[in-house]
Amino acid sequence: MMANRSLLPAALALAALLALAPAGARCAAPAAAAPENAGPIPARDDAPFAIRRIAEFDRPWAIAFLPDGRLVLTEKAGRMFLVTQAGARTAIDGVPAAYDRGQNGLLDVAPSPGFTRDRLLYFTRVAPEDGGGALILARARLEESGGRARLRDLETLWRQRPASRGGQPGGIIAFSPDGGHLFLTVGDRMEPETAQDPDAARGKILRLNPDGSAPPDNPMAGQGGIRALTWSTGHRNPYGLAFTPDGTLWEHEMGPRGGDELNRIQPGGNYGWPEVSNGDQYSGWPIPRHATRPEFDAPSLYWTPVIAPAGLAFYRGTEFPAWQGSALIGGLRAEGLVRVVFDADGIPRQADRWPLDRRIRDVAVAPDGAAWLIEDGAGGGLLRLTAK
Ligand SMILES: [Ca+2]
Repeated sequence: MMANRSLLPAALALAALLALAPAGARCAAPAAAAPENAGPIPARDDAPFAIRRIAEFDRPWAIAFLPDGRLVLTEKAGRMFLVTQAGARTAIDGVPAAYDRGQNGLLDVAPSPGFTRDRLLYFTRVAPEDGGGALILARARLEESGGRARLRDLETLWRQRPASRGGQPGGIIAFSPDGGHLFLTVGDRMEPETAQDPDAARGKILRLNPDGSAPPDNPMAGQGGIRALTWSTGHRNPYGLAFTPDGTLWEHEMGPRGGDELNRIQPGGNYGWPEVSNGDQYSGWPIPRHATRPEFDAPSLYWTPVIAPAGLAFYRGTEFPAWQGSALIGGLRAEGLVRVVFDADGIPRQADRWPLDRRIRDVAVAPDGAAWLIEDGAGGGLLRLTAK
């Protein structure tokens, strides 16, 4: 049983590799089909959903559904809530302090795959340290009694070294569909060169066992330090990470001036930042494009001009049958919701961009198939989208 359990993720990863790269495509010349630039595709005001504003929060950052249909919601300043679908909230006590500055603060939250049994919440924050903050992955048991809720048995599973004052922490959590591994995005903290340094806890996607230990089948297993946890390299500002039901891992990240990316994540992949980008520096200084350096994994889809993607959820449910298997992506800059579809070969294409006139910070799909969004900023709404 143990052997089967540890081999399954590796088998899934291998299957994903084989599915993506028939006939050695990864080693051949640049991919035949250039990725779509979805940036110029205009928003269309024909949304198939009605929006209900359920509640308001102070700079909400992330939402996640519990098996019972309630949400866990984080606010960047450091508060966490249980929220019913009617909008009734219960503050969760015992949340450790966050370094609330710029893009740093209390970040993502994800219930354990075995939540019904173990009541564990996994969450990320940038914690105050050395005059700045360090990204920390933690878990704790959610205890509820007498209408109150609190975190117990807090465990730090991973701590970024060193701390820094800069932004772009990443911090997005995704569990593999079998629940056997936890994936975590780590942004470049505005230190771009660190994304290519294999010993820097910056610009990476990490893969951990749920107890925070290093899986023995990671690409650089046995090399110690951050290498032993690294699944992929060369990421900039990743605020979206999610698995399709069949086990393909997708990530999106914000480019600089142009070049937001949707990436299919491969074990050991290097996604090129800051050596290549489909955008340029904010100063206008050009960055070589992905197509010039085929040794780096190119995005499957990109956006120039940018949408500033935040939040990623794969749709499964009955409320929007036409969305089955689509990726839903919030847009901070785009101030809307983006839907991406995948063809038979898994190649993504932007199908819809609907304007909402709100900076969208996160996306989640409820057990009943309604789509839920949070708005960025003070007084940010919790929105429920149902079919018109
Ligand atoms: Ca890239």
